[in-house]
Amino acid sequence: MLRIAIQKSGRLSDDSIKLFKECGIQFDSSSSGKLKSISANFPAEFLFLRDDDIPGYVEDGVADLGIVGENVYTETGRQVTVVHKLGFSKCRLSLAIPRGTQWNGVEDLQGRGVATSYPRILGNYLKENGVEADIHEISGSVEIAPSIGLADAVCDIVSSGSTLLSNGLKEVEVIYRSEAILIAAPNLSDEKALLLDKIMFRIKAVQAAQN
Ligand code: PRT
Ligand code: ZN
Repeated sequence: MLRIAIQKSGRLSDDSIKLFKECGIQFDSSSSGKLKSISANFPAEFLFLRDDDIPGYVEDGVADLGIVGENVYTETGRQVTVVHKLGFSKCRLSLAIPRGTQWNGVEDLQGRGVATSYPRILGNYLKENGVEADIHEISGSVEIAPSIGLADAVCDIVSSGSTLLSNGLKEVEVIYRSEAILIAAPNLSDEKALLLDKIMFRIKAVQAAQN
């Protein structure tokens, strides 16, 4: 049986559930606080978890497959196999600064403070650009950091941009683009690899029908 980790509740949940249902895999996905659910018609068990924990569970083999945002996969740096891009939960990781501040490029951040929940991706980006900035790691509400004097800039997930706007910030540089991906444990048994093939065949058919 394959164990598949999906987000319990959040921006990935509905589309993750929908994808497996469209693949004809039935399971109870009612948000009743249930943490797992066995499929009635496919040898799979679904685990409902926080997205941040999914790469680690898949790396450890607690789950065989998982769906996460590429941003979380890259940030956690776990050794899992990226099987397929799923095309939903698209977003970008961007640098933003207070509106009204001038921006000439990432070198403006030299010696400045940047608040983010993505220190690894931001750190790599700054390094590639030869910029040394002070990264303040915070786990949520990153957008308020400049207005409370915690940082000069933020590096955060953006989709519509309205959160930046309502916090008086402007997006100045996209540093990473993300969408939901299917990940797998590094050493699946032959039996599990066959089940993954079956699921991939169905996912590709679902995606082909949508295009
Ligand atoms: O509870 P759990 O830890 O499981 O969930 P979470 O709160 O950490 O994650 P969640 O559900 O917010 O996001 C899950 C994944 O969805 C992210 O890792 C991204 O891959 C993807 N995604 C897509 C987004 C967004 N769009 C998005 N807009 N993740 C977060 N946001 C945030 C953004 O940071 C901003 O603060 O939503 C806010 C609104 O965005 P705007 O630009 O539309 O205003
Ligand atoms: Zn999370």
